Amino acid sequence: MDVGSNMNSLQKVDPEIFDAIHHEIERQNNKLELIASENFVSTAVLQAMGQVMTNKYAEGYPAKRYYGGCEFVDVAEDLARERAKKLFKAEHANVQPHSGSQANIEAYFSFVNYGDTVMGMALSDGGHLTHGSPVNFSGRFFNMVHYGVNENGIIDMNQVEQIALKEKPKLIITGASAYSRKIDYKAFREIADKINAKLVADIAHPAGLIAVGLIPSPIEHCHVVTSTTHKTLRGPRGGLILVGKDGENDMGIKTPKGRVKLVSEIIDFNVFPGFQGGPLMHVIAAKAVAFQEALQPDFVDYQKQIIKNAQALANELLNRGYKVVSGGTDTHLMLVDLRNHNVTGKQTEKALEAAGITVNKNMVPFDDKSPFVTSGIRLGTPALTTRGMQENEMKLIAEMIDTVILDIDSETTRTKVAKQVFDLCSRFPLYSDAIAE
Ligand code: DSN
Repeated sequence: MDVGSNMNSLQKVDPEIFDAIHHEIERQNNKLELIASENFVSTAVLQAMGQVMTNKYAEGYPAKRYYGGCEFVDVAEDLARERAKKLFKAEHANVQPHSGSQANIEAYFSFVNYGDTVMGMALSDGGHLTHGSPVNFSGRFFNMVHYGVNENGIIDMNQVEQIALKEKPKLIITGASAYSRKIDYKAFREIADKINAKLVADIAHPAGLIAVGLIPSPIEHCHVVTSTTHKTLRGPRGGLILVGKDGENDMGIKTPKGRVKLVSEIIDFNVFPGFQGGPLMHVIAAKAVAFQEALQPDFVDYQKQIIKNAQALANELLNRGYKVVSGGTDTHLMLVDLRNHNVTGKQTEKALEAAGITVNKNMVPFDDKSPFVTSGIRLGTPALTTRGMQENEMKLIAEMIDTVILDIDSETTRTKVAKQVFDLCSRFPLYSDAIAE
């Protein structure tokens, strides 16, 4: 099966959707994708997603399903689980969460209930919506308390400890969506243990870097680890839950019917039947393919290049007078504080988009602007690294970003940069087979 033949039949059945997909392929091919949470999956992953397993109901788990005919989807889910465990050195993996947010709600409710106190990183300091934002289930269901970063943009472990000792949360969430430095999971666990709290790490952003050991893994320090599969990990859009050595421990956790379960059992119970119905078996098959790709030696080189690219981009922006929160990056992303350039994140996102550079506006620590305006942008290098771009291209991209920002209202400048973007993208083609169709 190839993407081209699918597209031909789609073209006949639904030309409007066919056109939208083709325009999206062209957009991805001709623009510079710097959204830190996005990536480009391989053709093998695309193929595994676009196939007949989408037809199959498989509520339950391999060999314990509520439907017949699951023998082949069982193969896919078993492979996905085993590969995820190997990749992250986990004792247990659940590959059914539809997204990172689903994975988080399923993990949280394994340890806490409505109204309990939970501690997470503030959204404005780099945390995620599901780490306690008032507009999200996490902020609405729990009594959330937050920690953040200090004036240097670094997570302040003294502050984390002080808040934990004062507020005594039953659960601490570590991990972030816009934090560019390594996280000290061991220190988080020591704090959690002092107050008998459970610790969940959300590694959605750096999962690929963690899988290959370029930055520390939380697996041995946290009760549960959640992730998405589509960011640095370069798999299909979806979620994942991992359990380390605490998985087989009896912590007295009970199901609503009062049965005591191990951590790994309660996680599975919370995913299904707790919060989800039928798993998306075509996506699980694609997750298995992505994990297999991530287990190959060249995935290590790929992840190393992601970091080199992020550091090259950050350094060039610093050289050009931009403020990068925390002074740089250890990972795939960086937050650029634009306040010294007198432009907002919103303005910059829009101007860069017109020039063919896709980024997202982002709040920066101690931001006085709303999340719809913001004082910063977040940049990440996984997608461009997948295209084969390296440090020289990153320097060029920093120059393009600078050119647009320094002349933020000029359409002439945007048009000139858009042409440079197009030329650069042409040297690193993406999904060329699908475009040729
Ligand atoms: N929306 C994702 C991000 O951009 O970081 C996280 O869910």
